[in-house]
Amino acid sequence: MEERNESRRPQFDEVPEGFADSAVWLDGELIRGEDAKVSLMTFTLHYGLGAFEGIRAYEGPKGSAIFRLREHIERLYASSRMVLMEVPYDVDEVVSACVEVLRANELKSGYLRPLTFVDDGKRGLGAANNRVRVGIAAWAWGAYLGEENLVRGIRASVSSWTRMSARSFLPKGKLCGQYVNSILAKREAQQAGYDEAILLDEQGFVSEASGENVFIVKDGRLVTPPRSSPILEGLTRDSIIQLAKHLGIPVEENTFTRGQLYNADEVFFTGTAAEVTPVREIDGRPIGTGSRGPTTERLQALYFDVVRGKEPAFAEWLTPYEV
Ligand code: PPE
Repeated sequence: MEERNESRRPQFDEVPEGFADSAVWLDGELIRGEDAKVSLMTFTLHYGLGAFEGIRAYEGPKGSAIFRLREHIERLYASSRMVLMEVPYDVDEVVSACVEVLRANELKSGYLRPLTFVDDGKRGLGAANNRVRVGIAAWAWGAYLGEENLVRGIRASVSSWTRMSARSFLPKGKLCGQYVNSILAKREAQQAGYDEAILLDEQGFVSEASGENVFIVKDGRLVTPPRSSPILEGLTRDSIIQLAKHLGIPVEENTFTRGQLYNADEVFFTGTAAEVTPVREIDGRPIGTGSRGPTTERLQALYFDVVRGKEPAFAEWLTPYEV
């Protein structure tokens, strides 16, 4: 994790400076952030029907590249389709637009936030044909759960909120309104002095954190909830599964309980924003030695090498670009 230049990454909760002057892509055009105005009666603003993505670009020794860009955009389309929103652009157009936005903002690394949303038009829940719009913003963003916590690990708590059920919602979609569930859990955890919340599903199994997937390490094996659990199928989760296999670490996609979480040798979170963040304590119980474990450290180091283009075996995950 040398030469990461993390000290230059702004804190995650800072409002990016100069956003009004930044370039954003809205419905096919690059415009200034300030000019990207939407109606107060935007359907998505009222009802939460919309989808978004979080994508990171990293700068490495060979230049800048976006991590798993196309797959993120494909997930944006899948999320949108699940709620009958038809995005009026090709995947390729939105993929190119993401590159354009980073270039226009001269960002050698950063976070991209594409959003599909339903415009003002007909009013009421039954409005089914309002225009679907697409916006893409980008800004420099630091470690989601704190730079120092990438090494030290965070403190998490098991939430009193249950992860939304697949009977009522679409946990596989990265849908705007569904994040109320995550925000309730996150705020509860923060109010109690923790960094992050872990949600159980309706059956009492561990599902995921408010904005990350969860892994445990026990006796040298990695375990993460299966795709059939009410989790977002994180691209970082998938990357870590593949990287673990590459390192010869056995991986099991299986349900596990709160007790297994407490008794794990190591716990870590994965997400575009959170990257690979160790969890050092859950509900006042130290996990393993109470600091970043060796398996977490190995996977984290490989992940940071991969996203920075230092690992040729995974070069197909990168979309290089020049600023
Ligand atoms: N689960 C949830 C609920 C989730 O929001 C994310 C990403 C993940 C898992 C991990 O998915 P992936 O990024 O594909 O590995 N959360 C995004 C938004 C965070 C935010 O605060 O906004 C992210 O990491 O960008």
